[in-house]
Amino acid sequence: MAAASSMAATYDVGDTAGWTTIGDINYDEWASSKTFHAGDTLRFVYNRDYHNVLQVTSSNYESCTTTAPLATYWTGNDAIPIMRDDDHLYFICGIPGHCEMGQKVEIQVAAQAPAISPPLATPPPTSTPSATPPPTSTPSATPPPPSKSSASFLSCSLLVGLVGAATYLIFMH
Ligand SMILES: [Cu+2]
Repeated sequence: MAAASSMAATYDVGDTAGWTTIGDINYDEWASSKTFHAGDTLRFVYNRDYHNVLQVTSSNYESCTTTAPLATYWTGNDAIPIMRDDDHLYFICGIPGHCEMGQKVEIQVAAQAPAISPPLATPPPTSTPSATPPPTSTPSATPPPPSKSSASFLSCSLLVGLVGAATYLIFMH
């Protein structure tokens, strides 16, 4: 595991022992040996015939109360993403007696590191719709310059004027 420390990590709960009652594993000791950050993933690996994973409240963690889990996992290979910094997550096994035997773990998520910004952030609160209408491809609203037609109009009227003047001159004289 030579991955850069800034990258999101996946932690197998209990390491190679997994999520079990065998071996009297101290999961809090395991957890305290890690530094968890938002973006990391917890993975519970276990035999689903014998165990499951309940995410519970702090008090239900303390009392091993399995009746009101916040979330339940039972695939035997549960990847649970850590969503927030500076958080506490509590997991117990829901099989009767297992939590009391020590199959429980508290995950304390570290406060946000000041320098390293996690690559995957929380989704944007509201994707602000583009209020401003897209700039329409400016249609050729401006008519073609009327220079030609007005010029011919001018010359035409000038011709009429000249004819009129000529007529006037002819008739006056
Ligand atoms: Cu169990």
